[in-house]
Amino acid sequence: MNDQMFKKLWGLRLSLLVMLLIGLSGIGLHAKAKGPTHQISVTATDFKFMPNIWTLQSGQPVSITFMNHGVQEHEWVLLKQGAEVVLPFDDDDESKVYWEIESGPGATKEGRFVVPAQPGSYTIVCGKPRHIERGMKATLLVE
Ligand SMILES: [Cu+2]
Repeated sequence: MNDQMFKKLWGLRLSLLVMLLIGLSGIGLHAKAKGPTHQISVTATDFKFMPNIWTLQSGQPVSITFMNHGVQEHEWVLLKQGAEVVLPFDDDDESKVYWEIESGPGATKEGRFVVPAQPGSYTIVCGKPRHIERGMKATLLVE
């Protein structure tokens, strides 16, 4: 094997390793889906979520129906575990978001996510300006 071939092969190995590491970190960020899809429905009004607490199994795939019965736009934003809301909630808080869905006045949206892998209590908020302050906060308990 000449020098150039050796370098090419070595480069290929490195890029494979990098791809593997990127793949592994992706698994760490989002739980691996397990079990059948669970269906939940949420109704947002001006300014609360109904219901405002859910209990789901870790790693469970979820299909969510998000209905907005208000006259304003609303969001259902699931924060990462341990993420604290610092008011006002704005673009600086984007890195705290695990998953989100939003819906306009009178509209219904469907979405899918996988419940975080780590059991515990997670905060849900509406990220629209001043909506948390008016009561748009909820809880997801992961078992
Ligand atoms: Cu809202």
